Amino acid sequence: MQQYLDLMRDILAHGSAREDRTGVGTRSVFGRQLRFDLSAGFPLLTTKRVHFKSVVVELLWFLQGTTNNRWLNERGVSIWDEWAAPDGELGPIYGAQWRRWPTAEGETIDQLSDLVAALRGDPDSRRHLVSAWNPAVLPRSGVSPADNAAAGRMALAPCHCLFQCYVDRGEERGRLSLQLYQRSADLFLGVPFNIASYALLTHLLAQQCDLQPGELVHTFGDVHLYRNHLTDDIVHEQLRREPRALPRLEIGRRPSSLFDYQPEDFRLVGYEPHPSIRAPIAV
Ligand code: DHF
Ligand code: TMP
Repeated sequence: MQQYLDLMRDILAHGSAREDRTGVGTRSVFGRQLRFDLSAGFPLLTTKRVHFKSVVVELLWFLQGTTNNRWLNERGVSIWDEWAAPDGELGPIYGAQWRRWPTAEGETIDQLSDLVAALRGDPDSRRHLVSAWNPAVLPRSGVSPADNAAAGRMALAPCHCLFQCYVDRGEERGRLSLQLYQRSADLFLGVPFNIASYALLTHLLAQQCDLQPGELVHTFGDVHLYRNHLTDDIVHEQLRREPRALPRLEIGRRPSSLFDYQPEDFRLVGYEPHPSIRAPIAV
């Protein structure tokens, strides 16, 4: 996870100051990449405690195709509260596009079921892609997230908007790698969740396809540090800390489909991070 801290230093050294939609302001750079070998351990940040259960519950929520925040709240997760409409709706964000992408003919496409079938049936394909970026339902600018969601649009435009899988059958048991494109990245708050979430997704896809997890390649567009995170007790505190050994992920069973995992199926072994660091989130 040294790479993550190096990317923070890169932004501090080379980032330019920008204004942004939230009014908080950032320092940002454009076009960077982190790579994680998933056989070397589960890439959960160790220089602060990351709430892994929130990562798990949010990913299972995406996999269900659910887009209402109440489902998260009922399971003790509040990371989406600031963007939801009064009835909990977030509009057709990730889960809706992954499982029910609407077609012009009034049908829907289950991109994830199609992905699993293609990984099993045609592993060498170069078309193992899933997109959450659906221009037809992007939020209107100048409209609040809650009002966009109430109008049937996404509350927030997808940040992690596209991923591609790759099967390397060079070994006895093949390896499944995944590359994510993240157009906009809050390096301090959002990115530790995003890394863990896609690492977990890679493990699940690999298990369902009888493959080993290979590499997670995390590619960034605008990767930024919010101005109010550039303080001695937030970003600079994290940079003073030494990374520790990565935990290992244990999956307790192999459900019959990608959509049948439960939070209790996952256990992290050997996660001994530095203490958590609280930081304000830009809405
Ligand atoms: N907006 C912004 N400005 N940054 C984000 O990272 C972000 N992420 C969203 C929605 N909008 C966003 C969805 N993902 C937290 C982490 C991820 C996330 C939303 C919120 C968060 O608040 N993390 C805290 C508390 C974690 C917890 O409650 O479990 C943290 O300290 O990591
Ligand atoms: P934007 O839509 O104006 O780019 O704002 C979205 C902000 O949320 C931006 O700081 C990136 C951040 N973000 C993440 O870093 N990861 C996520 O998973 C989500 C949903 C948002």
